[in-house]
Amino acid sequence: MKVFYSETHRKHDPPFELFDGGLRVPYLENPDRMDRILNALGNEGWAEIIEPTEFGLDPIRAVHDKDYLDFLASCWTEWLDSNPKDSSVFLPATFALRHQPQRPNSLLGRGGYYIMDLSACIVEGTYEAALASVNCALSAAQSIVDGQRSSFALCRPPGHHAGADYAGGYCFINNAAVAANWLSAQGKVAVLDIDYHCGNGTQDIFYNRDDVLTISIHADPDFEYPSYFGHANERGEGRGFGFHHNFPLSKGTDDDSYLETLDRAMELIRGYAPGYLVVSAGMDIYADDPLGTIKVTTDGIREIGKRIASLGLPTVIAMEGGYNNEALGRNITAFLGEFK
Ligand code: SP5
Ligand code: ZN
Repeated sequence: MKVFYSETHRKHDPPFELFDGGLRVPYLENPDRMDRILNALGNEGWAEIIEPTEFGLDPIRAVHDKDYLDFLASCWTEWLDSNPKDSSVFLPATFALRHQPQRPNSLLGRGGYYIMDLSACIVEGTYEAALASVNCALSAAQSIVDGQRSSFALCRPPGHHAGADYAGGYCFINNAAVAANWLSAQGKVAVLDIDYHCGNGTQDIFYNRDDVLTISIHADPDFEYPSYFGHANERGEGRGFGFHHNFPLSKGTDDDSYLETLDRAMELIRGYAPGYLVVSAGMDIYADDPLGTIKVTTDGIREIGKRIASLGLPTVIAMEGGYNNEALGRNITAFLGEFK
C-alpha cells in the first residue's frame, strides 16, 4: 500500500495546549505519533512510504476561505512582530460568537474569529506543516484515481475539525475534505469519519452538497468535544439535506455496538453508490486513548477496517486523531492491513 508522508510535520510542534479550566498540558497531537506509526509500518513490509506531490494552493482554496488561509500564512510573523510577553505559541484570548461578527483587523481579533478552541496552537512551522499534510491527502487521492485500490495519507496535523474558515481540535486545513472535494470532480464521493470526535469541519464544508455524502461516527457531542456539532438531527441543508449523517455514541461503547453502528453507516454508503471513499481514520476510538471514552479494542479496529474494505471502493484513508502513542502503530497497522 502506498503511504504518503512528509517529514515537514515536525515543524509543527507546539509545546503545550490548554485543557479544560486552562490547564497547560504537553501537546497531545505531537510528532512522536508519526514515529510510532512509521515504525509499525516499517515492520509490516507492505507499506511503501512516498513523499507527497506538491499540488499548489488551488485545490485548497476550493475548500478553504482565502482570508483564512492568509491568516494561517502570516499569523506567526505577525505574532512575533507584536512583541508578545510569551511568544511560545499563538492562541487567541477571545472567541467570535453567534452573531455574524465582522472580521477584525487585529491579529488577536482574527485569531478569535478563525480559531475555535485552545488546542489549535499556531507556531512558526504550522502553516508549512499543514500544507505538507494536505498534499499527502491529495497525493493519495491522485493515486486512487490512477488505479490504486486504497492509499494511506499519513497526515499530520490532522484535518477533520477545520472548517472552510476556521481551525480547531489540532486541525488547520481539512485534509480529508480537500481530497474529497478534489475527487468529486471525478464522481460521487463518500466521506466516512471514524475518529472518536465529530468531524465538524467536514460536516460543515459539505453541508449543502449532495455530490459528497458525509458520515461521522463519534462520541455524543452532549458530553464530548466539539459540543456544538454532531447530533443525529443534523442532516444537511438545501440540496445537501439527507447527505450528512451523524452517529453519536455513548460512553463505554464496545466493539459489538460500535460495529452495529458502522454497519448502519455502511448501508448508507452502499445506497449512495459513490465512486470514491475517503476515510477519516482517527484511532482515538481505542479503549485506552487519553482523550477517548469508548472501548474499541485493537481487534475491533481490525474488524472496522475489514468491513470498510469490503465496500470494495477506491479508498483514501486519511490519518486524523489517536493519542495513545504506544498503541498507535499497532492500531493503524491492524486497520490498514485489511486494505493492503
Ligand atoms: C483530530 C482530533 O482528534 N482532535 C481532537 C481535539 C480534542 N480536543 C479536546 C480537548 C478536550 C480536553 N479535555 C480533556 C479531558 C481529558 N480527560
Ligand atoms: Zn479525535
